[in-house]
Amino acid sequence: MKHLTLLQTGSVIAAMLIALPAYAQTAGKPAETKRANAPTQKPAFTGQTRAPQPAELVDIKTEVVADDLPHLWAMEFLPDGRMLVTAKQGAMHIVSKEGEAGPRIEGVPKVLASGQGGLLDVALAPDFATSGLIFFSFSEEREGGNGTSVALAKLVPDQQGGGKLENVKVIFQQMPSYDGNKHFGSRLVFGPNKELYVTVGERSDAEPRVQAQDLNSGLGKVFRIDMNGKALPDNPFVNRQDARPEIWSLGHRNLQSATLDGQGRLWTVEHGPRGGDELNRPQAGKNYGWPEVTYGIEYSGAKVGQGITQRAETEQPVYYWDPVIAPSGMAYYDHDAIPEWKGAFLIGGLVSQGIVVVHMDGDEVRHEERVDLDERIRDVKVGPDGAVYAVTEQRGGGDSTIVRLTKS
Ligand SMILES: [Ca+2]
Repeated sequence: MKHLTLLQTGSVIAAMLIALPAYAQTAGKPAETKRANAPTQKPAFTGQTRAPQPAELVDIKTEVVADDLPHLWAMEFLPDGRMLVTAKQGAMHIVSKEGEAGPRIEGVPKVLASGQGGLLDVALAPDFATSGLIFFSFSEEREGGNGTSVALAKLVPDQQGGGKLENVKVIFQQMPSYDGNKHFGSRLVFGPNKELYVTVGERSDAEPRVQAQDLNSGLGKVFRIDMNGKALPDNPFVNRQDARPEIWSLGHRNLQSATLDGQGRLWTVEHGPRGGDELNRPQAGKNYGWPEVTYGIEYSGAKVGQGITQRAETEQPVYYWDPVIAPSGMAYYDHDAIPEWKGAFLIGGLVSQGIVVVHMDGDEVRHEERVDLDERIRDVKVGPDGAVYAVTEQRGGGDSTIVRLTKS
């Protein structure tokens, strides 16, 4: 990381300046101290934003465990402790426990690597140990534009640390296609009964984004499908003629963070506009508001729509951030290695440049803690050792690293 490099070159003063956290790490006070973009907006309930930090902040040690990696988007631990990673330009690699990336895995389909698009998330099938099946999401070039798609393949590793994908099959396409390069999402999360949640975006521009409210459109939704890409029979809109049956929840902006909690329930964090990132627990058939009801403002400074933050038929976020953290990657911490974090959500921050630790009390946020990593964080996972692993990225697409966080 930057400050480690500077320390090695002996520039101690510069290192101290850069190592200063971007926020005030004072126990009991909110981590965020900057002015909100929408200061007149008020939370719907106490504790919905700027929750205080815990009384005792965990002293975290970091080390780079893999570097010189291509621009990564996602990582997943394999059962043998190696890491399967996706690179945004359209490659997959297996990273050894020693941090060495193997050769490119053969057979990865062509992806549209443009703007925010590329090879995105990867998830192991629940029966991966015996089937070798993986699922991955990517931006797919199509007639009339592009969109997020999900593919299934068998990963066949070789003896040289690489391998190949066999029987690659696209099982799901977010429709309609749209000719743009923003807000593709996405994350893939398996529920406890092999149901696959797929999160996407609403393609950002004024014309497509309103479709987040349209049940006939796949933009701005969370989907719930089976391993063949089909809607599950108990999905909320399966019996409606005017709705896509794969939809689980609607009214989302751009979802790049998702995980299950300890009860097997889906939680997500979505990118808001300027201010308005939000933590939700998406439930069947519910409407999360975008773009009609939201915190934050347009990048231009204008109101979003009517500037409404509450409406009876839309769900309030469990928690929101203004200014934004720019969330990407999320994990639920359920290990004893860092006991203070047990039961917390760990969220990667691209703009906040670190890990946002959200401590829960039931389904409400009690504390928000931040770990400054001085790098844009694209993905977060908990390792088999209970350490936290963060994937860094550079704006514009330079090399990525994987950083391990442990308790000092
Ligand atoms: Ca919302």
